[in-house]
Amino acid sequence: MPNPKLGDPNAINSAVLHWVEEMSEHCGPDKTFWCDGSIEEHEALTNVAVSQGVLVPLNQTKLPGCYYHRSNPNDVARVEQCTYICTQTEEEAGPTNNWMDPREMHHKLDALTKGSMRGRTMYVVPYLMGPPGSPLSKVGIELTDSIYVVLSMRIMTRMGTVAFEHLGQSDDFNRGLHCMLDINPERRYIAHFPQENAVISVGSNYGGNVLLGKKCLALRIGSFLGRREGWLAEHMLILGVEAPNGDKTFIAAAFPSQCGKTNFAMMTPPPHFKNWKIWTVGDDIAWMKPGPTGRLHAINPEAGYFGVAPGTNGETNANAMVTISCDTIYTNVALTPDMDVWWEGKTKTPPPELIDWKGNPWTPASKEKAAHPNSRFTAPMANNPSLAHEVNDAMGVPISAIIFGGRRSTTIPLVYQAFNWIHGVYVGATMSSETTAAATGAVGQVRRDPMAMLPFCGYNMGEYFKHWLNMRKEIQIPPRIFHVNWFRKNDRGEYLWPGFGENMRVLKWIVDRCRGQADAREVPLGWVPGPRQFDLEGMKDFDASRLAEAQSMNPEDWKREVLLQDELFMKLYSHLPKELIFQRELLVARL
Ligand code: GTP
Ligand code: SPV
Ligand code: MN
Repeated sequence: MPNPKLGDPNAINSAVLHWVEEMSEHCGPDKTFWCDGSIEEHEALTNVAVSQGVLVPLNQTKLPGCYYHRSNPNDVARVEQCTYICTQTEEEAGPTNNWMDPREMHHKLDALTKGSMRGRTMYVVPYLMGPPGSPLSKVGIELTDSIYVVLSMRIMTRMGTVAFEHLGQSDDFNRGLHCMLDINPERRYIAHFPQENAVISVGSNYGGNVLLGKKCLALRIGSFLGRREGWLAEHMLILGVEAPNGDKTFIAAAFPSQCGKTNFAMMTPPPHFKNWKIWTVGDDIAWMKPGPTGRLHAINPEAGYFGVAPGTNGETNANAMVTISCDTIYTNVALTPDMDVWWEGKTKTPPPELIDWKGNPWTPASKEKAAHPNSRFTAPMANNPSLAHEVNDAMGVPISAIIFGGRRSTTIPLVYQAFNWIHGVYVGATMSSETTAAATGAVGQVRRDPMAMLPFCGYNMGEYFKHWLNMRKEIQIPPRIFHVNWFRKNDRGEYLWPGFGENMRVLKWIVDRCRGQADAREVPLGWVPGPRQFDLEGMKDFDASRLAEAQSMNPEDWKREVLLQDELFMKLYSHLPKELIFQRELLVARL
């Protein structure tokens, strides 16, 4: 059965071989195809996907190497209610996760997956999360009957022979099984077995549910392994800020799904910041471990971007527009008559006619959106003009600051700094955000989303907070911690802060703080920019009084906010570190 392309079958990792044989027997595919990640293979598989109608070629003059995919309309986002952490005990998974006994889940899924690939091909997708040779990198093998998943994994990870080279004869790899079944929400499970380093996903073919390296391995299983092994797996972008004198400062930022990570990671500074440059290390996930400089060091385990299409244009994110101009898979966007792509916010005026994401004719008079609000691009990071040179560094980049942020239309100011690590962990733990289209369910509802990890923490959230507090002892130079909110609105529903490239102004203050070059003023929440420390020069229609509005803190609103935090703290009570309860008391006293 081993693919002759991979050479001597005796050289293939025997643990991989045994497991693939076992799963192939169980799922009963007609064919087993071992992916090597080569260009020739990519071409051949793309042709198969096109012939099956899974991918549709886009206008190859405008978008060379780009393809279109339309998902089943019942399958357009992550499904938190179908996502399970199957630890030995329910307490290990904690009250913020769905839990099922691992034996019971295996039993249920064995029945669903048995013979489920009959008449189909099982693709063996070996992949490496992180730079080759990095002590932080991890190998996964995903078995899937979806060619869309194979082609997406080839963009999102370092896929193919490179993974086997990293693995050698070790049996330390994530075992991932993905069966599409009949894409039925009634039979949709994304099941994690942290103690087995295994994931089984059935009944979906969408993004975070099925690209198992991403949310499943890199965050849920990753966070579980990180606690055991002394590192952090976080839902964070990583960027480098290069100052005019060449100094680089690396920063990680946790914003919940659809709350601005990709945009922040690829930001183009406004003209006033002429000789400043932003470099992208990662846009969604950071693996961080205390490193040789005494700081936390971060790698981006991914190799591509699975980014939100709506709102992306040359003004908001010019680097993304270049990145997705070739070799990109577009999912659930709208199509123009000449097979170009469109989504809400791509241009100010929509084209006169489109085919919408469901395949129906669409005009600007239509009531529904042309692109799905969670429509996405899947693009290789190598296309990004601002890709950081350090992205393949085995030791990662040294992190000077961690930023937490949510989407809150009220209450939360534009920026403040935590007093210290413990206070920063409290700020992250009590983060909140309005829900978005990245997960199925209601949109726009405020919920606690600790460290943007509510849907992604693979164990008890209270223990996760303890792990964060404990990490302090391992880090000689801890990152400074900040909180931001780009999404606050006025009474008329307009954003108080212009966002996107202008976020550079907030970032500059953060960098200056890390380097001891900016003043701060103490307020009950933490430190905020001192007078004249926030650069507003060159901003249109924005002055100090508008900044004051975006920064304002209303004690009454904050008392309500602290009460809202209680809901999560009560839920986690038996595992909540007392340091966080103490931080809450201190905040109440300051208010
Ligand atoms: P996931 O991939 O789901 O994890 O999302 P993300 O955190 O990477 O969010 P992304 O950068 O894709 O932004 C989500 C949406 O918010 C897009 O529609 C953006 O246009 C919009 N957005 C991003 N940054 C800003 C900002 O600074 N201000 C405003 N108003 N909107 C923003
Ligand atoms: C998110 O929801 O945070 C994403 C998209 O990055 S998905 O890969 O579908 O999880
Ligand atoms: Mn994300």
